[in-house]
Amino acid sequence: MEEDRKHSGVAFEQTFMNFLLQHQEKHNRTHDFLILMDALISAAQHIQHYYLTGALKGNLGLTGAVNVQGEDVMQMDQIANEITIHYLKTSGRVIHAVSEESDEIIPMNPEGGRYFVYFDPLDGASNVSHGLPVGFLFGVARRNLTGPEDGRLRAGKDYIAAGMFVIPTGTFTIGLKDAGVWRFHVDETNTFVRPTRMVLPEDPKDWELSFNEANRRTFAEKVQKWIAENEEKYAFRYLGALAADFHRTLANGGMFMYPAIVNHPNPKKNRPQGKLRLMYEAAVVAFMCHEAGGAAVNEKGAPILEIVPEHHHQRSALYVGSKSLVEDLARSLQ
Ligand code: FDP
Repeated sequence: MEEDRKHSGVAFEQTFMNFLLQHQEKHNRTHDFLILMDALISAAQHIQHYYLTGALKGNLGLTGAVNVQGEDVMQMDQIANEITIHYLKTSGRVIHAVSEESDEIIPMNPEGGRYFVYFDPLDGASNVSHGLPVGFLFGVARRNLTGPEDGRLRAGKDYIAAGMFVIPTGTFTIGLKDAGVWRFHVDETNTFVRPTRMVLPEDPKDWELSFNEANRRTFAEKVQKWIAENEEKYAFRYLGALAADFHRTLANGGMFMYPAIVNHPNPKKNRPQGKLRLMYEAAVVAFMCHEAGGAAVNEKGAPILEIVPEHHHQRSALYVGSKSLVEDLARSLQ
């Protein structure tokens, strides 16, 4: 029998769930986190399905509503949000969740839950109508296990995991606290397989800069000066969806940035707090970057992971990527 198997020609890849099971058991952890991750994977697969068939089914347009951030709500945003809330609720493991698409914090299982989940179910709005890459980003924090839980909003340094699915590309990247950042690819059965540890390359030969060049003159003078002094050293890439852009940064090194907008010709369009949201965008990629040996700072040069959110939809400027490059930029912000 054993012999037969050896010659059957079936090749096995390690699945994400098996990888996680081994991780949890090695660290003497419960299986609750597996149940939570199963919910997030189910949500991502469901969203992926809707996204792939979105153009055919007419799901890639606007709903006509405007969200709490003042942005047009797309049909896919709503679909992705509903899907994610459903799976997180039914996992029974979540105390409350924060979603980019829900104005209020979403209560789930306050007594029996163990985790807080902060997510953006479909990030990269400008790519949606084209069916181009978007992201599903999430951060996970755990309840206080040694005393009463007050449900406060957690800073990135208190996340136990953070990850992103690039949709419809079919890649999944997750950072696990003090255990590195790992990338998985989807196989023909729609299973995430083949854990590959991601470490930011030290050699700058492939480093890339990624930011919206059209905003350049609206950045602070210090930032414009840094760009002018450094841009020729690196290639430039911008896909317009954080997960997709950061996917490249993590593999090739360099820096993704979304600086504060402070010099817009129309002052009403300034965004001194930055554009990206702290809890489910900036802190998520900062967490992964840190686990890959990188760094992330805000407009003051302060570490993103240290920022304690005052509001669940709080924004932040973001500079994330290779440590020496982010530190160099941070120095110029002082
Ligand atoms: P979008 O507004 O298109 O949903 O979440 C914000 C975000 O996407 C990021 O994914 C992306 O990196 C950035 O904003 C793109 O913004 P610009 O269109 O201003 O470049």
